[in-house]
Parts: sequence; C-alpha cells; structure tokens
Amino acid sequence: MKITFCCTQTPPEPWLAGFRTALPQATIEAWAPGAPPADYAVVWAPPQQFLDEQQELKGIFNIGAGVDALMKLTLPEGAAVVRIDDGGMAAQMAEFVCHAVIRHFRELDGYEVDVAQGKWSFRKPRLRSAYPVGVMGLGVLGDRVARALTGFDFPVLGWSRSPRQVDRVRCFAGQDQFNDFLSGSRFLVCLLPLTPETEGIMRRETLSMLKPGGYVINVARGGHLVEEDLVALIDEGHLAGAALDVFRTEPLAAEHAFWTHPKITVTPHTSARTLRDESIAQIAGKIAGMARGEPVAGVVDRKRGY
Ligand code: NDP
Ligand code: OXD
Repeated sequence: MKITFCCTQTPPEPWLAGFRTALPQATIEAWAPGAPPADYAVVWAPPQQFLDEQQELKGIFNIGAGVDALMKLTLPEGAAVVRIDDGGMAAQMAEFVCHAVIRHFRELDGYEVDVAQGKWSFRKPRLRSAYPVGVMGLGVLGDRVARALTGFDFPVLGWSRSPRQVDRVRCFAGQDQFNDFLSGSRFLVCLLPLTPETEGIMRRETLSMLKPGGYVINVARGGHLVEEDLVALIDEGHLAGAALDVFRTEPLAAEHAFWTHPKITVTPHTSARTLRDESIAQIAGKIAGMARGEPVAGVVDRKRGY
C-alpha cells in the first residue's frame, strides 16, 4: 500500500516517521510533483496539481476537522475525503470556549485593568441566567463545547442542520428555528463548518438578533463572519465584544483593526490544534480499515461540504 503526504506548512519528517511506525507494511513518502500514484493521501491544503496528478487515490485524509480548503479544489472522483474526528481537539475547544465565556461573564479583563492600576474594587456579580450561550454547530466539537458549558450552569442553546439532542441543551435545527435560537442567545459561539450555506452567517442581520450586550466567539472559520458588521455593532453598543480565533485572511494583517480594538480579543487560530500522535493513530487505523474494506468514521459528504 502506498501513502503520499502533502501538507503545506507542516514539516513532513515527524509525520512520515509516525506513519512508518504505525503502518510498517505501507510505503509513505512526502509528495513531490511527478511522484507515482498512491493509494491514500494525508493532506492539509494541498495544491490542485497534487490532486490532478494523484487520480488513483481511494482515500484523502485531512489532518484537521475543517475541510473547506479541500472542498474548493477539484478532487479525484473515487476518493473518500475523511476529516479528523476529535483526535484531542474537542477537549481543547471546550476549554478554549469556556475560558472565553467565563472571561467575559466574570469581567476578568476589567479586573486585570483595575489591578494593573492598583485598584481593589468589585463589580456587581452578573446573573448567569441572563447570559445564555448559543452554540452554532452541534457536531464533534460543538456538542462537546455545549455540554462543557452546561457544567458551569449557563443556559445553553444549540443549533444544527438536522435535529440533535444534547443533555441540558435547548436544541434548535434548520433555518426555520434560526431566529428563535439567535434571539434566545447572548453569547454566540460559531462551530459550523464553512460551506456555501454558512459563509457570512454572522452578519448585521443575524448578529442584531442577539440579546443586547451580545458577545461573539468565532472558533470556526473567518469566512463565517462579516468583519465590518461585527465592528459596527460593537461600536454602536449592541454587542459587548468578541473573541476571535479565526480570520478571513490568516495570519491577520499587521494593520488590521482587530489587533487594537479594545473590545476584541484575538488569538492566532489556536483554539484546537491538530495533535500529531493522536492524528497519526486515528488516520493509520482508518487507512488499515479502509484497506480491509471496512466503513470508517468521519467521511465527508461532498454535497453538503462537511
Ligand atoms: P462537524 O462536521 O462534526 O459538525 C458540524 C455541525 O455544524 C453539525 O452539527 C452540523 O449539523 C452543523 N451545520 C453544518 N451546516 C449547517 C447549516 N447550514 N445550518 C446549521 N447547522 C449546520 O464539525 P466539527 O464539530 O468537527 O468542526 C466544526 C468546525 O470547527 C470545522 O469545520 C472547522 O472549520 C472548525 N475548527 C476550528 C479549529 C480551530 O482551531 N479554530 C479546530 C478544529 C475545527 P448536523 O449535525 O445536522 O450535521
Ligand atoms: C481544523 C483547524 O479544521 O485546525 O482542524 O482549523
């Protein structure tokens, strides 16, 4: 069995070594233009040339949960596209989002400023019931995030394409229930895949429906957010602020207004990192399963785009 590795921005050696240990019967090489056809590919944002040349692939394994970059390319017809299913990302995402929610809810940024000025002063405790958290996307990551938030007794709402049930979460589904979901939320967490349906989903019209003093946490993709609308709604006072981990252009340009906006917190696309060892173990297991003709979890539905 031949495996080709084509991940931009990732040094290949540790991955190749890991796959050679996990699948000793396979040959795995880093892709170079003109390389012979392989059976399986491990990729992150590969060039179109790679896919044009590798027409015999049976499986394309993305070393991340989001496949939006891959879905923009022309893929070999017969290849199954498989995303990372958790692989240690769900726990990271839960801690990141809970941290962002709690930091805003408990006004920890304000306390930091006070303390830096030597001020010993208290803010009036906020009513938790007045801070419902809406989680858009109840998949592998959103489900874990929503459940983690219930552990802090926040009212939690969830929204997905098809109806879902999550313990202690008020679940909404589809376009028909989107407005009710938004108007019931003060925090809005985005954990949707980026698809033609979800592109620009956080814009003036939708963000205006959040309860006054809404707070946006985008940990999915920059393309979900219309940046100017967010800044305008914060500056107009309808929104209290935002924690943004993902951006339309990454890295975020040095002159971008988000860096210095006092109510926006920026992190460099780090809310849930792909963990190499977990990912190698998961992908190697799936390649072995696929080679035996078994079904594997995490296969992307190309029509839906996720
Ligand atoms: P999943 O595919 O497991 O879940 C996606 C969820 O979104 C599902 O609940 C799905 O609904 C819902 N959804 C999709 N389209 C729509 C729609 N049009 N309307 C309503 N709901 C919709 O994805 P993951 O949870 O694994 O990951 C989510 C995203 O997080 C990734 O696509 C990626 O972009 C991002 N991500 C960001 C990282 C970071 O470091 N910032 C790290 C990892 C991922 P249904 O349940 O009905 O299918
Ligand atoms: C992912 C990511 O999609 O890291 O896995 O953004």
